[in-house]
Amino acid sequence: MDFSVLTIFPELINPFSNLGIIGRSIERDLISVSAINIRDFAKGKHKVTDDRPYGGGCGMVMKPEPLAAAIKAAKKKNPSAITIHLTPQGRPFNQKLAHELLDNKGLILICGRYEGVDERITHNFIDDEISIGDYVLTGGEIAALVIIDAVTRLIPGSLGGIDSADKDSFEDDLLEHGHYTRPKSFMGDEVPEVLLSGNHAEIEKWRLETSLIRTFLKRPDLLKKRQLNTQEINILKKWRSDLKKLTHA
Ligand code: 4GY
Repeated sequence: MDFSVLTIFPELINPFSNLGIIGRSIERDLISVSAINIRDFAKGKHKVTDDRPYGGGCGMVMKPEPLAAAIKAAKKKNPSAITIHLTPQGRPFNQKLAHELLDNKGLILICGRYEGVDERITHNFIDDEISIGDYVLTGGEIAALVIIDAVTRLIPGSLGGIDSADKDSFEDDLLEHGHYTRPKSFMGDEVPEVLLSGNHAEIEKWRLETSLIRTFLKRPDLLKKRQLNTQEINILKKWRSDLKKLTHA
């Protein structure tokens, strides 16, 4: 997967993409990340990328010409890539959308600044609009990094060892169970006995059970849209009867 990030602050992109799983995925040639400076495509001595809004009002708008030229250059390098504008007006980003994006050979991620980009860019150059959440950032760069991060770790081989992405929270609308490592006792707080037992069937049962209960307590909205299987229904039934006994005692 080839990511091209179009931004007036390329310095924001490179330090991030050289580290950790993303850095290793670049080394392994699973992805490439290039930050393209929109300013390099601006004309004139001052390389201006913004201008005052027609109709008045405060703030500045990103001029269409430099952005259009930058997008054309990115498209030329990677003709099958799709262009995505990061904006609060876009489709909400989630794990499912991360999987969907994985089907592309390349993503050209357009990062706006100021009040936003000229509407003619959206009309003529943007294939998709994506939002990482209902809040307003000062620019699209962090949103682009969020997408690069979430999509890259879905690429087979990126996580190293046995790929564990399919066990993640949200992959099946369940939150993940808790994790423990040494020491066995920390501040008087013990690792659950079952995890030390070596009984893998029991451990899997405990993990599913605690996942379900966590999801029920922290994110009931996730459970609502999920089909429970018989084992899961039985876990919740048992949990309900245990609670009933407690409250009737
Ligand atoms: N939220 N999700 C977001 C954002 C900042 C338009 C210029 C978001 O993806 N991008 O807040 N982007 C942009 C918004 C004006 C700054």
